[in-house]
Amino acid sequence: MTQSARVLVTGVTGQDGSFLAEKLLADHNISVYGLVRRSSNPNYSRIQHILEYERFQLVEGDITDLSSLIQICSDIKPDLIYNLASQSFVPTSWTQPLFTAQATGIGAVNVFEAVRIACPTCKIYQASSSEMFGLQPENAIQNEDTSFYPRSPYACAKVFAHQMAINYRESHNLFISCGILFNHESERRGQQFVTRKIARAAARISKGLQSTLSLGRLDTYRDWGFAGDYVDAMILMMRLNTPEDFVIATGSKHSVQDFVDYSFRMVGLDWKEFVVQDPRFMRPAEVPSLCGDASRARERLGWTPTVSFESLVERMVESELNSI
Ligand code: NAP
Ligand code: F7E
Repeated sequence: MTQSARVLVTGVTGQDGSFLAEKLLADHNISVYGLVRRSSNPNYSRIQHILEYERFQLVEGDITDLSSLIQICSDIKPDLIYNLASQSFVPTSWTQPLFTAQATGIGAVNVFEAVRIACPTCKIYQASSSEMFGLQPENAIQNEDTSFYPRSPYACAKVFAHQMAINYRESHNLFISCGILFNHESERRGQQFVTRKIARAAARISKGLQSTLSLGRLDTYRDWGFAGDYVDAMILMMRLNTPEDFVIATGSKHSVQDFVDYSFRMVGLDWKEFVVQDPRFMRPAEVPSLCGDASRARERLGWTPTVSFESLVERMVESELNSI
């Protein structure tokens, strides 16, 4: 990257965007522009600590509004865009499939179009997802060559964005790399996602602030890693001279029940006394099991995850205990 690089981060108010902006700002030669959409009440809680940085600036726009993206790209002329903005909660994608398609699918194409029109040499990182793999044979491991079988409107929108990224790369010669990231979590994870929901409930129940935890299926498996590690992989991908797609994962999977069990053990409780199954949290179609093979990232980026499943749970539960 050239000196004094300008980097635009969409989704900067989210979990990954906040870690990414923080890590990019640690490099004194980078100015970060964070895309935020207008809301009646700003939600800057995850980026509060970096708002005062001179090299950090918020720009108002919306991923579903191409004109706003063209304007921003024309004004800033970014060297690099990380496109992290999306409607990222899978259950919401069944109740708001069209909005999800707009934000998660078309939104990415809006970014590609804005770059093609206003700053065609800009590199783009596209946030693809392991949800694209969807239904896979039991005990299978997914890599960059695994076929997609999306199981939700969210996953379908991500597949569309992913294939369009490849299409823009091959037909317009844009530099777009897709990170196919498996589930990654942290104390900044949204409260609806299962890991944060469990960690928060275990802490609150142990302090007498909550009596039960309602969950959907406990028998689904995910390959859970730490968000900070996964954002490092995004940065490494963008340092390459040619665009390429990478699976980012830990290579080991655990069930929702494993996450519950370990979280409750951390606070000295038996989860069976507090967890109730609630049909409201069951999905119309489920992804039973995902587990990634990040060999390519290990070989070409030198990337490896640093936080184990146990350390991740400990970190999240401790954070919840501290925040009470
Ligand atoms: P997140 O916490 O839900 O953040 C999503 C971000 O997108 C928020 O900043 C949100 O802004 C923004 N956004 C949503 N709609 C927008 C719109 N119309 N215009 C502009 N911004 C909009 O998600 P995350 O966990 O950080 O994930 C980052 C990206 O990686 C997402 O694309 C997600 O789908 C993808 N991904 C995540 C995982 C994971 O395990 N975390 C795995 C694979 C892929 P507001 O704050 O205003 O809502
Ligand atoms: O669910 C089960 C649920 O919502 C994980 C997003 O970041 O990662 C995330 O998608 C599992 C599923 O994440 C509850 O059925 C049981 O099997 O935490 P989640 P997700 O759907 O895997 C991918 C890679 C993304 O790209 C997405 O953006 O947990 N589960 N009971 C529950 N899930 C929730 N949310 N709530 C429950 O009560």
